[in-house]
Amino acid sequence: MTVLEQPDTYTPAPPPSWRPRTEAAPLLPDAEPYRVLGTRPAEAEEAAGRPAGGPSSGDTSSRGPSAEGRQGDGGARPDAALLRRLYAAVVHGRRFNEQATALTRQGRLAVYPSSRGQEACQVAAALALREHDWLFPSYRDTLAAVARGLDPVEVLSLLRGDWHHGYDAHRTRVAPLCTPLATQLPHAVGLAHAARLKGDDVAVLALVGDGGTSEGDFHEALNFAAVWQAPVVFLVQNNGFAISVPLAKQTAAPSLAHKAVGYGLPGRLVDGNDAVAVHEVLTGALERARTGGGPTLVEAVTYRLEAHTNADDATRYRTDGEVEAWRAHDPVALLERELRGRGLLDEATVREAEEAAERQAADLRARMHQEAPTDPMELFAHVYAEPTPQLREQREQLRAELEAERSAQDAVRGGAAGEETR
Ligand SMILES: Cc1ncc(C[n+]2csc(CCOP(=O)(O)OP(=O)(O)O)c2C)c(N)n1
Ligand SMILES: [Mg+2]
Repeated sequence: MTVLEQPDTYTPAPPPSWRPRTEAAPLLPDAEPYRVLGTRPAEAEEAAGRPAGGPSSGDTSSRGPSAEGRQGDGGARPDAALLRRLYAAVVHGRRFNEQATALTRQGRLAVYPSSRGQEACQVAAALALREHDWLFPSYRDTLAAVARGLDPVEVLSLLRGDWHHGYDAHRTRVAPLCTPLATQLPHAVGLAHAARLKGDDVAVLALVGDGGTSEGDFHEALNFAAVWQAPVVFLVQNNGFAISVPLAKQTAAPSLAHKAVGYGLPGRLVDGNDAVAVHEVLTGALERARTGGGPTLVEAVTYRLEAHTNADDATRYRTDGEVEAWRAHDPVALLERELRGRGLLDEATVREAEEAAERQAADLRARMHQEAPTDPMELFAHVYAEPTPQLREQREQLRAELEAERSAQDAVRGGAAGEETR
């Protein structure tokens, strides 16, 4: 007899009192990412000489209504001054990414994960925060930290190979750039929950990648945040890849925003290359968090235009065609087109933004070419309260090597001085 033929097969049924506690529909993300840029009627787009749509959606009809939909709800539409700030910041961000990548080739940075293509997310995240709010970035979010006003050299400390992450997290309200995936999320929730208990007027924005959503820490953070209604917003930058792993191999969920529903918090989907839309959605979600409305999960659909880092070769796992399609939906060009279309940007303003970005890049280059004041002996500091015998042995070995090197250099210098006096 097979199992199927058993007469008294157990059929699971919900207990009589069970009922869903939360209505799922309001938590569900819209089918299409929320967009603002390029969502004016097609005739207006054509009159302005613009191609319509991004790589994921050639259908512009679905984008218009979405702009009026609920996804930007609560977030104020940026005014002209904010639009210009967003523009100047993405132009600077693009140049910053290029400069940081160049510094890896010059041996001044150990590694750099470029956020080229993700400038809209990075900049909108920084500009959506109020002074007292906190940002919890990952290793790819250097630009968000810089756009928040941190010193770029300090932000790049870790990527330079320093043991210290470079800036004062308490003063700047930016947590260290986090390399272990998603481990920043429980920290972000903890800080948000503590702030709420203390009655502090603080909202927290935690950034994570699409790959990071597969981590246990992502689950724990969202569950805790939802149960305790912590004032935190999770922004997933879905850039298509976790190193070489494409999203399709990362998850079978309809979208990453859908994951929110299982925890009982709203999931929102936004075009991550649309700086205005990201800013609007994040501003609304942060305000909701600040005023006791609880956490939100926002998925920004974007694309990593460069390789994972300068040490990766992306041509091994994706096609040029795919990259080109996304280049046509470039966040910097998209914002520039929109602002020009609205008459908010003229040649002089564009030149001004580019010149400011160039000056900032030159300053970064000059400061990063100065030797970092590092002492190799610091390798052994702050590892254990009581160094292990192996570490002590290695420390003595390094000390002896450094001393030998110094003596050799002194001898060369002494010899050269002797030559000169002869
Ligand atoms: C806990 C942990 N596991 C593995 C890694 C190695 N790792 C570094 S980056 C990365 C991919 C992350 O992809 P995603 O979260 O999409 O972020 P992205 O790099 O695309 O910004 C992996 C697996 C890590 N840093 N931490
Ligand atoms: Mg990714």
